[in-house]
Parts: sequence; structure tokens; C-alpha cells
Amino acid sequence: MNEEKDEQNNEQINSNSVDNTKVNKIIQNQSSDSLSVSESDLVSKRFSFNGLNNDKDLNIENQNNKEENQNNKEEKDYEILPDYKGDDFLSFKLIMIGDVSVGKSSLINRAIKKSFKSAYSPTLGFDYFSYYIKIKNKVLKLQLWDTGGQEIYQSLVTNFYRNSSLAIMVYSIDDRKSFENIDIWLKEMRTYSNPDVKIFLIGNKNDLEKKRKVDKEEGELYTKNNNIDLFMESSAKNGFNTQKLFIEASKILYKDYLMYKNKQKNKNKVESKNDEKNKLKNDDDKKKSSCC
Ligand SMILES: Nc1nc2c(ncn2[C@@H]2O[C@H](COP(=O)(O)OP(=O)(O)OP(=O)(O)O)[C@@H](O)[C@H]2O)c(=O)[nH]1
Ligand SMILES: [Mg+2]
Repeated sequence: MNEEKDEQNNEQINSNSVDNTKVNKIIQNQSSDSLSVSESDLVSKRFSFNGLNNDKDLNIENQNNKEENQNNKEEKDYEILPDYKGDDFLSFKLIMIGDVSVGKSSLINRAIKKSFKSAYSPTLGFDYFSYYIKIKNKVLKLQLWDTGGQEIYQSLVTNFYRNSSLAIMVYSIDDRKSFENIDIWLKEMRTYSNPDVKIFLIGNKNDLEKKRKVDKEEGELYTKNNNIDLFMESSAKNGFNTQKLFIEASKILYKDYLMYKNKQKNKNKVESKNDEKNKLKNDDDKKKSSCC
């Protein structure tokens, strides 16, 4: 990992003034120095912006992370690496989408910084974060693109779909409209992203049970009917399922990567067998033509 480069880029890259050209330039400028598996589009290019969300809001409430306590009881087949400095990782691009104020940034903040801000600070354009995790001795880097849900940013968001390995669509369980709008997000995402993109649906703010406007079953049904890979409710406030969200994301992407590698291996085997057959046939033909 290039520390100097990361430090340089350790700035917030969201801004009211970002336009499509600038966004495209930022995305295209990603250098591809991660492991080379980009042919499949499963693994996107590496990009070493390593910025974290702004800390202007000092109202950070460190909540008891329920989920961490949960995880401690389970036997882990992964390890989260907050300070990974190596450069031997697989890199995947993820995009967080959904209506304004559903908690996209809060979910990332909770998972990476283990904190929660109750004051709303809208994402202006987009933010970038990285999340390192080790699965079966392989380090994965999740490049998390957090997008602003305000309507003025919608045209910017489409720039991020291309090459995304996973799209995390978020609604808030206390906001019916944000659930209904998932249809629009999904449609738009499917228009611009790779056909093999993985999709998660997250019903956030499930700590607000008394204000609930969307039943969990509705989220489950929507997931089933729309070919979505995973559905979960979460709470960035109390930490419920927030770490799990990124762990599951890593697992599904790693599984996909292994399947791709296997396919490649089999393809290569078939090709070399065919080469061998052709060679034998050629030798045979030569012999026949030289004979008698
Ligand atoms: N009770 C509760 N509040 C939450 C939760 N997640 C986020 N919030 C609050 O919801 C508001 C919006 O959160 P953000 O994370 O900024 O939402 P966002 O989706 O990133 O919003 P945009 O960047 O504008 O698209 C903030 O006031 C958060 O404190 C949650 O799980 N429970
Ligand atoms: Mg945000």
C-alpha cells in the first residue's frame, strides 16, 4: 500500500461542485496494481484514496457494539484488518446507494470507525473508504463508494455502477418511501452495472421498532422476487449487523472470485487438452502423408 499516496488522498472527495467529468476522471485514474484478475470484471481496479468521513461533527456517540459481542462468541473464519499496509490484496469495488438519510454513511462509519453520529451530515456527492479483511489467508480490500442520496447527485451516481462488484441498496425501516424507491434504484443500477454484479438489500434503522413502516417480511419478499443476493436488517446506531454486512459482502465476493478462478483453470485444461489432440492429429497426418 502506498502510504504517501494514501496520505495525499486522505481528503474528503465529496463536493457540491463535482461534475460528471471530474467523477469519471477520478474513477478512471484508478491504478490497477492489485492482483490481476480484472478480466472477469469481478475485481475492479485498485484506487488508493483512503479517506474517512469528515469528523467535523463532534457529536460522536460510541455505542456498545452488540454485533461485536455476538461475533466474539462465534468461531471466526475471517479477520478484519484495520491497519493493513501490504500490497498483496484482491480489490473489489462496492457502491452504497439509496434514498437520502437512510443511513448509508452511518453504516460505513459504524463498521470502520465503530462510531455513530446522531446529527445528520449529508454526503455531498460521494465519499470513498477502504475496508481490509482476511478470508482464508487471502486479504481483500473493499473499495467502498458511498454516494449522496439527494436527487441532485443522481446523475453522478450512475458513474459508479460500472465495474462495481457489489451494490448495497439501503432503505430505512421507518421510511416507507425509501423502501418503495428501491425499485427505482434497482432498475437504474441494473441498467448501468455489470450483469454479474452482486446485490444486497439492507433495511437500516431497525432500532426504531416503534416507528417501523416496512415489515421485515416485505424486505425478504422483495429480495426473493428480484433476484437479490442477500437481505438483512441493520442498525448503524447500535451496531446490529453492520460488521456482518461487510463480512458477508467479502465472503460472497471471494466465493465469486474462486469460482471465476476455477472456471479459468478448467478452461485452460480443456484448451491444453485440445492443443495436445491437435498436435497428435497433425503428427499423425504428417506420418500418413510421408508414408508410401
Ligand atoms: N435511529 C437510527 N438512526 C440512524 C441509523 N443510521 C443512521 N441514522 C441517522 O439517520 C441520519 C442519516 O444518516 P446518514 O448515514 O447520513 O444517511 P445517508 O443515507 O448517508 O444520507 P445521504 O448522505 O444524505 O444520502 C443521521 O441523523 C443518522 O444519525 C440507525 O441505524 N438508527
Ligand atoms: Mg451519506
